Amino acid sequence: MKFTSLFVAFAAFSAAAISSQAADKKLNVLFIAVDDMNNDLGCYGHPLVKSPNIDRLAKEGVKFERAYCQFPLCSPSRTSILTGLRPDTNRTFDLSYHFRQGLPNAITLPQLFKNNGYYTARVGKLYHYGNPGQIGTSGLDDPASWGEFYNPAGRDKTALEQDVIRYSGKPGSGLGSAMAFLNDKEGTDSEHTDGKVAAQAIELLEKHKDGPFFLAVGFYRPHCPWITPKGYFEKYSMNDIQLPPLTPDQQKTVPALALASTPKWPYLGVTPDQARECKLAYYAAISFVDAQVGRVLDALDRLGLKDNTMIVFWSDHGYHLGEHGLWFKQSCYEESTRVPMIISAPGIKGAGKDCPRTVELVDVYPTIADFTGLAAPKTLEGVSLRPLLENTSAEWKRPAYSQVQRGAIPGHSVRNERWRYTEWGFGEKGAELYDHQNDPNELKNIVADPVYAATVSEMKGLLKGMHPVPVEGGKVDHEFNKSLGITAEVYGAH
Ligand SMILES: [Ca+2]
Repeated sequence: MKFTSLFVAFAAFSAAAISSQAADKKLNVLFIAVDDMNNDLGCYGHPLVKSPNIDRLAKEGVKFERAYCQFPLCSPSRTSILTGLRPDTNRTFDLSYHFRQGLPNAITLPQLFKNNGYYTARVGKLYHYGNPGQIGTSGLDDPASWGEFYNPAGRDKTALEQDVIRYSGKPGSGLGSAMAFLNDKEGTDSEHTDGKVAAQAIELLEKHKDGPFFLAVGFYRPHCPWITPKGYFEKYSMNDIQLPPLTPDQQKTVPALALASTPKWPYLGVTPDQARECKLAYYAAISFVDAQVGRVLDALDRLGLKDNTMIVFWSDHGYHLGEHGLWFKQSCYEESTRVPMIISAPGIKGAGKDCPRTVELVDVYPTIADFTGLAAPKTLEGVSLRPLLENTSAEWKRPAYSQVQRGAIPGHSVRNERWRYTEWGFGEKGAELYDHQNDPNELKNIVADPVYAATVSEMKGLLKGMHPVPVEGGKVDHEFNKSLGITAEVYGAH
């Protein structure tokens, strides 16, 4: 055999060996959660917000343009994605009920990996945590989900929480840290909680690089209070920050419950200029979290793990910054129910593309199980997004469902690529229909216009697919929570 052919044969053998080695290696999962982050990101087309690291991830994975949470509030949304079950099934409608009370044998997404021999860990906020009150504790965690957990706390919590500028956090206002922010010009990234979350995640990646691992990294910002280390407020100018116009006439055309998520309307009772400052602070907090996400992604690259790791980036819900006069979450509108969601996995054909199909956070569990080859529980209520990760414009008939509670009255909302339809109290307390083709800001409720009667009927049919039946949220049993090692009586105001 000549040297060249020997070399070719050797090269072929090496390639086969490497490929077989890669095939033998189980796929790792890096699961990155952010709290209260809406779609105001560079990669989602926002003209001001600087998010270069999340934008970079979007170029390597599939960016879902129409991804929706199941319930725009921390604990219900997080319980839904982590159990793979809708709120009506897991009965988590508030911030204190623990889903194990009603579903003691549920196998959560991380637990599936733990049960299958993966190193499984949580760093920071994955299940509900009162934020910022419970930073440094385990919050309303599910201990059965993790092999290990870490609860970092930085100077935003330990030194500065009492110093934040509070527009509405006066004693008795009931709004706590809702409109509070601070540009911590003395603090560095690594001293703040989310900097510590990133550092801990990087340490675990280094330690467990031989895998397989399911590493859940939960950042606390941009949830209020918007305390960020030096350099992030400076990325924005108040001259650029505007509020969407208030449209008082529009309020008359929607059910009162549609706007009840902002009890002091508009903007939780602050002035428009104060609301603009809060908006700038929120954007600063997004840029801060983005930088921490970047540190974790850099570590994954540096350790050579990218070719064998699936990355899922998601927020628990969106966030209003003045649209309809609303602030916060807990509405059925687009800004509250829509979430940024990016999924990357080795070899997917959709890498770098945008997917316009309506998908749900509840789809994440079956998707990750599908890619890692683990047998998921048959009871999951979402479906694998693999067809869309391979072909982002594949046919897709599933709409996205979201729900909220107004006391005992539910709001149920269904979204397909063109329309959003919402019913309050099963329609008895009003309904809404918006045409996203002509009204992307959901300013014109056309539910009563006879021209759209057929569309209303069609959307009612889709909503039935959610099986919206009267289901009470689970009754909180604090003794049960204590039995899980959860000792805090107060689980957070929002
Ligand atoms: Ca949240």
